[in-house]
Amino acid sequence: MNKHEQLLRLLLDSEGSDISGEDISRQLDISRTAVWKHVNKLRKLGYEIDASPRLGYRLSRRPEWLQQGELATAIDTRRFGQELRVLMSTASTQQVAMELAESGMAEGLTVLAEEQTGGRGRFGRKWFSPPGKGIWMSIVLRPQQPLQYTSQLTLVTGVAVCRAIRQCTGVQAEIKWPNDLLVNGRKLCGILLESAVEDQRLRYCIAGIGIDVNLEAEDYPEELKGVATSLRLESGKVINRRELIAVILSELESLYDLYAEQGFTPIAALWEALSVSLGRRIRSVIRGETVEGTAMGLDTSGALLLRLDDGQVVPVFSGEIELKP
Ligand code: BT5
Repeated sequence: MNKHEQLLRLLLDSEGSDISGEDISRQLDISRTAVWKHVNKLRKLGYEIDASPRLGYRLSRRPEWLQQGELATAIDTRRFGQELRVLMSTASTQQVAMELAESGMAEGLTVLAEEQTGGRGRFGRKWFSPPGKGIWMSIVLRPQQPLQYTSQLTLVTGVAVCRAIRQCTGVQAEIKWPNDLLVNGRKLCGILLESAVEDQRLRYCIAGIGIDVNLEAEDYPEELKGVATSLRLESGKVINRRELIAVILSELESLYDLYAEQGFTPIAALWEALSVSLGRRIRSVIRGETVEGTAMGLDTSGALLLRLDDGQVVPVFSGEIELKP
């Protein structure tokens, strides 16, 4: 056992009561500063440890790791999540799902990780994915639709996750086009759709979903403080990740089937009802040129329609939008 495992053992043995820094330092034969360092390491792993200069340390909450068996029994779908991989730590669940899709795994295969060491966003950006407190998951899709409609799947996924969050936690998340879920202007969830294409045909897509579930304010790195939030912070409650995952998979499966049967129109209506972008002033960049206007709705491909100040309506197909106050 290394030192932080030994420290965890001590804290677990006296769970719920205090153990002084001096006792720990003596039993582990390390300095008080080293005790502090190991306490912080355990905190990063999701253990909640209260520290008081007078009483010492106390383990107040252990992370609840996702158990593959328990999760499987909670999932009530026909395809999505029926094949499941729950990993402790991986670079990116997108990568693992992609390799499994390449090896021929069927639609619906779902990969989850407690921690991602190289979680990714769009355009090479990073996705912060600390252990035990989030939902970092990727789902293999094998859609039959023409290639030009792929981006609609980002919106299908966003609607499914937004509805599941509202239903399960009561947090009134809203969708910012195309792929962010926000609460009070702060980002709670990001969606990343990656596709494998061959001869102008979609071979498969991986729908990546990252949700900040039980993160607390101090868990965020400096650059995300003030711009990101979690379900725990917004609801004031610790959220059961297992239940939420099960509801997301079932919402996604039904909306994906609806989309396959009836096309994008019903999805666009659901999306518009959950959107924070509509009717708002928006700034975006189209072909290198900054434009500003009012968001009007979605076109049939899923692009966001902007009415510019001269009355012209233009579609924004990809990239970023900025909501103006
Ligand atoms: C996204 O990208 O929002 C898509 C994120 C997808 C993450 C999932 S997790 C499971 C799967 N495996 C992966 O490796 N990825 C997917 P984008 O729109 O590019 O936003 C990235 C930006 O969001 C960053 O530049 C930060 O500003 C911010 N950000 C990073 N981590 C965050 C977090 N945990 N919570 C809120 N905002 C975050």
